[in-house]
Amino acid sequence: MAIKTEMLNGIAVVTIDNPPVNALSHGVRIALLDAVQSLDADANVAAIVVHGAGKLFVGGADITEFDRPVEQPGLPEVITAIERAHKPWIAAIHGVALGGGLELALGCHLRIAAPGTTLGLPEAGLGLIPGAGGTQRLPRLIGVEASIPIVTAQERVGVDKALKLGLIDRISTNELITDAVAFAHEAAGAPLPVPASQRAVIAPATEVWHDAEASTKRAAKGAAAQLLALGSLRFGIENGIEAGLANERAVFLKARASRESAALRYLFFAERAAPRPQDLRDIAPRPLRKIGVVGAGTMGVGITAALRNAHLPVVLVERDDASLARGFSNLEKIFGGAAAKGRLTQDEAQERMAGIEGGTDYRALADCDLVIEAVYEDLAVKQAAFAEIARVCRPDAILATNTSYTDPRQISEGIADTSRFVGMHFFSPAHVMKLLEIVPLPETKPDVLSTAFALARKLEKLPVRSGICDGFIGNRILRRYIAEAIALLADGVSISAIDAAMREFGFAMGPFEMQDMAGLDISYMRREAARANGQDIPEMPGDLLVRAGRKGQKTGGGWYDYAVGDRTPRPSDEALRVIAPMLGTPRDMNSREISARLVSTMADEGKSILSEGIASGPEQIDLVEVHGYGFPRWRGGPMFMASGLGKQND
Ligand code: 3H9
Repeated sequence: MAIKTEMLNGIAVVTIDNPPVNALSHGVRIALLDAVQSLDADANVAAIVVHGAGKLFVGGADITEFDRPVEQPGLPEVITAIERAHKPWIAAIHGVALGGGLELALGCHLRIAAPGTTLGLPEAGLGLIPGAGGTQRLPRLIGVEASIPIVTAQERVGVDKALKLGLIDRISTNELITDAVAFAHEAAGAPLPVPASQRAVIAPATEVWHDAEASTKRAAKGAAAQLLALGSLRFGIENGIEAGLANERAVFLKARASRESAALRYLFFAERAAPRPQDLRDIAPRPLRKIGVVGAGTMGVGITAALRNAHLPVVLVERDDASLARGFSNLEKIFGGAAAKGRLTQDEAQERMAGIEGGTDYRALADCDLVIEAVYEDLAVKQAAFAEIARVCRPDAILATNTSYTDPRQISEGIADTSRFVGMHFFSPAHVMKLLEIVPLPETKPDVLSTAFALARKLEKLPVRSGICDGFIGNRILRRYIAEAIALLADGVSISAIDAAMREFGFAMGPFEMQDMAGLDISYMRREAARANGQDIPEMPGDLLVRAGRKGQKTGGGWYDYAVGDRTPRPSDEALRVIAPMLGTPRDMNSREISARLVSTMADEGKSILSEGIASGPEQIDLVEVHGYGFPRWRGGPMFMASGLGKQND
């Protein structure tokens, strides 16, 4: 049974019990509608409390139903029936009330919440708008201006603010159900409160709408749902509740069938599946009591910070005191900065630092359960580090390399037992970026791999398994993407047209701006090293720029020029002169054509990655692109786009 009803002292307590998140699935809707009718007719019932079983109230509509036609009754009918009941319905909320869950609570006559509860309308994050009265009842309950960030930016509201806004009527001080039943008794003896939909609302000045539209448009970066949600809110204020509800439903149904929503739902499920791969579910991870990090450069420091944020004790090893001191000072900056921004208290920041033991002697790693190597990206340097690590560590300690492209089989060559070896490719800054490519060797033991995934979950990272190839999943696609951007230059398209097209597509920056930010010298040195090894790598424009001293932002110029202390790219005559031999006859190409060509190249490389078994599914590639390389989330990723999934209704 999706819901059960018990009598407590003349009050009916309706429990929604639909694990894992009490989603308002078809069965729950049928049962709730039945309950409204039968409880209204039952003379022994004075009022009704509705709450959720387990750790939360209701996580929303059932997202798994959105690929199918709507099954009746729809949620709007259920909520309207509750609102029109002759007896008071009290929502007793704990954990979260999200999306349809909050809409259900808004349809009740009163709301009481447990401390620690959060309420929100995250539909836009799924390419949807609230479709069961959220954009209509919310502003009538708490006002238009407070509602705007909730429906557009998906603001989550805690209980104190919710009480202040009038979103809830009470915060429970004892056991939630006991308090809710007491509240229900009070309500049963009083006139029925005016339902949210029937309350008066003050329309804001036109500028409020204009400002909200402008800021929502900026924040949405090309996605549609946030603006649709705002439009629905406005429509209801300007046209009244009945028209507002009808319009909201129509917009919701259209959004539900859109490619944007299909893309965001696809990512929603992929993100939840990724940290727990099917084949590792039954393989217990090893305990991780202490973790070693070798190398206190940018990556080592970021990894240490990520480990400390998850409260794991860290031993940080560097080759000399000066490098170690620099690493510690950068860690202080990270935690001090977080404290200055109010993300950590001073005590927490100190506690983060106190959990790091620094040293220049590898023997400090002797009792670590896992050691992550993050030294300079050079095979010989990494091999030398592992010779030391393997010498001092316990034979059962897991050894991980944070290489971003060097073959982990080569890195591990000198180690006797490589079944305990695994690649863990963090993205910079490692304490911020969620993506983590996990790269096992063919012989890596399943429990070692399972431990790498467990660590990713503990760090709240998004782990994606990659097979071994140059650049793994992400950097391999990046290389193709940049090569194609350079091929467009040879076809006569301008640097700034290419960058502008990719920004318009939804990336924060285009391929040339990105290279200038990252620095052109690293890939130049890699190419040079490969050439020195006899590989036949053709000359690239990036080689010419680096040789002309144009390494990117850090040297004041790369593909673009930069003024001192200013990261704004300015078209550069000098860059054009340097790379002139590689530019085609200038021609115009429209931005859609440019982005289509670059994105289909990414998908093309993705298909090779799949066919070689480097990634286990297209969604793994899309997660890498969205979380590691700034691919616009609402487009789903290059593989999703290439599949044509969700395209039929656009
Ligand atoms: C909506 O409400 C539309 C309405 O306005 C209009 C309707 C007419 N449905 O995240 P977790 C699954 S749109 C189905 O790891 P947590 C999830 O896939 C909805 N399944 O748990 C996972 O499955 P598995 C608006 C759902 O404790 C499992 O539950 N609501 C749903 O870390 C556990 O998920 C939202 O956007 C769902 N609604 O966090 C909220 N939600 O075990 C979306 C989750 O097989 N949900 N699952 O991998 C969340 O934000 C989090 O899940 C929540 C719990 C905070 C609730």
